Amino acid sequence: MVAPGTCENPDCTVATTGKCLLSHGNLAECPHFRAGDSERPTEAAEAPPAVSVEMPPPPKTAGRTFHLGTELGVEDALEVMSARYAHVIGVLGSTDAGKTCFLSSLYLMVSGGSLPAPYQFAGSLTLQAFEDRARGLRQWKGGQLPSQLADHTVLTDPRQPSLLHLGLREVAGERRRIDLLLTDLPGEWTDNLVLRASHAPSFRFLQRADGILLLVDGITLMSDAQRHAELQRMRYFCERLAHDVNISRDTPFVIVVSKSDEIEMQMPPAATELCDFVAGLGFPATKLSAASFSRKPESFKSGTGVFTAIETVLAYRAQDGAVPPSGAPSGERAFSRFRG
Ligand SMILES: Nc1nc2c(ncn2[C@@H]2O[C@H](COP(=O)(O)OP(=O)(O)OP(=O)(O)O)[C@@H](O)[C@H]2O)c(=O)[nH]1
Ligand SMILES: [Mg+2]
Repeated sequence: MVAPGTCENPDCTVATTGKCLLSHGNLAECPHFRAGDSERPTEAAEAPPAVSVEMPPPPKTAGRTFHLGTELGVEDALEVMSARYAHVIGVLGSTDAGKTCFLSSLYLMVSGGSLPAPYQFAGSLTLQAFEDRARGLRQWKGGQLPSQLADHTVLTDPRQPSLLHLGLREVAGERRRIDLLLTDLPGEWTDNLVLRASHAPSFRFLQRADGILLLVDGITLMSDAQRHAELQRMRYFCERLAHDVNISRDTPFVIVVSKSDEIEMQMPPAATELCDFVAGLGFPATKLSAASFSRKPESFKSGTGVFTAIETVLAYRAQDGAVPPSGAPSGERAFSRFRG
């Protein structure tokens, strides 16, 4: 018979044999006997109550952050800006205006060593993102350019802008290092802001912009059927940027007439009207003709006007005194106006 209990005495086998070591016939009379399993203090019960120990969070690494090479989000961009001054340039315009082609052309020019003196390529944190955009263009082998040069831009997070990074170095003169953070937004962002002021918060990061490149399709601006509507849309858009997004009035605007290879590099009167309108809103405004990828390379070189647009912003910022000469982060301007 097995006793319905256990003994505190480790030498007693009552639990298995039913026989008390002290020969108590009635087990209840033995002071060491505990009826039932639960009566005997078990090891677990004797152990101090388990204390849930909260592990300290892993220490924040003081080391370097390695970027994946794809587009930078706002937080990544802030990190770049905390290291040194970066020029934030908003590349804006309607769907199909040529924004992505402009950026691809800039990248191919920069990475291919065809920048005008004294600039040289000094790396990119978003190489993969540029390569993804330029893939189709690299595969193109002379002859006629394909009708579609880039895919329609789709953001990883449709509510967050993403930025592309390019590092430049001046190899003469002031020998500055220049970091560019450029947006590649889908045209829908422009459409949405034209339709509703409630979309203004998405553009708030541009309050920290060093310049806006507003791309307008030269073919559309020369078309009798389309130019009035596009001009009106761009006026609304710039009004929203001024009054709803509240872009600082010291931010230079460059009206970039894209696809100018198709309009013989003429400056459409509608582009001049738009430029005057933007100046009337209080922004420093200028205009230029660009051909990111020329369909008439014998007459107009691919890349015409692309780097000039960037240089226009850089030159404005340098004379404006907004950029610290050392290229060091500029505190207030670098951060507070970016997060929105
Ligand atoms: N001839 C000529 N066509 C161009 C040029 N740049 C762009 N295009 C044409 O315009 C199309 C649209 O260009 P994208 O750069 O994709 O336009 P986007 O503004 O980025 O458009 P979304 O991403 O849809 O907002 C291209 O597929 C080309 O066919 C240029 O410099 N010259
Ligand atoms: Mg695009």
